[in-house]
Amino acid sequence: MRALWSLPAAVRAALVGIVLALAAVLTVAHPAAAHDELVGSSPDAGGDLAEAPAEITLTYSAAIMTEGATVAVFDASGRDWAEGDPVIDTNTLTLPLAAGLPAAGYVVEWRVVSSDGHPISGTVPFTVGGGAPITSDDVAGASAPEDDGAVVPVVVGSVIAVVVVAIFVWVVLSRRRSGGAED
Ligand SMILES: [Cu+2]
Repeated sequence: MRALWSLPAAVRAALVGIVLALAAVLTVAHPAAAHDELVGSSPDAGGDLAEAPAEITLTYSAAIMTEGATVAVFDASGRDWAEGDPVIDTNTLTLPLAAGLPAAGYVVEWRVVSSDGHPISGTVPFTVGGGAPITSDDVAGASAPEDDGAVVPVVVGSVIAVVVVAIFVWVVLSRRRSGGAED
């Protein structure tokens, strides 16, 4: 990066400005409204099941990415009743559960990658056998999923910024070399 610091101050300032503008645009250009949404679930949010379910199903508004999904089904003690990995089929995610969930409150904490590459997350509380409902806040030792939807664009913005800087430095250096201006 030595070459960068040998550039005139005005060029350096312009460079920094370009990078910051790019990063800002990429970070805010994506409205949250454009993301896929959870449009249904089994069990229903807030539903009470007479029998322990064998699996849960989450349905989204569009085909979510098949990679990067994490789903847990917590009881209040923090035990995750999920058994195996989530299976994604276009806009539907299915997660098998351990057999025999006792009568209690549960909360599904899901996190998937929207069709536009953004992570999205949420929770679906339900109960079995008339158990007391819980939310993520009631789960011992677990924290609610974070909304870090801005992480991916920031990463993309950073990569593009680095490429822009590299091209700029390369252009400046090759111009200097061909012009014989290097001292
Ligand atoms: Cu997005």
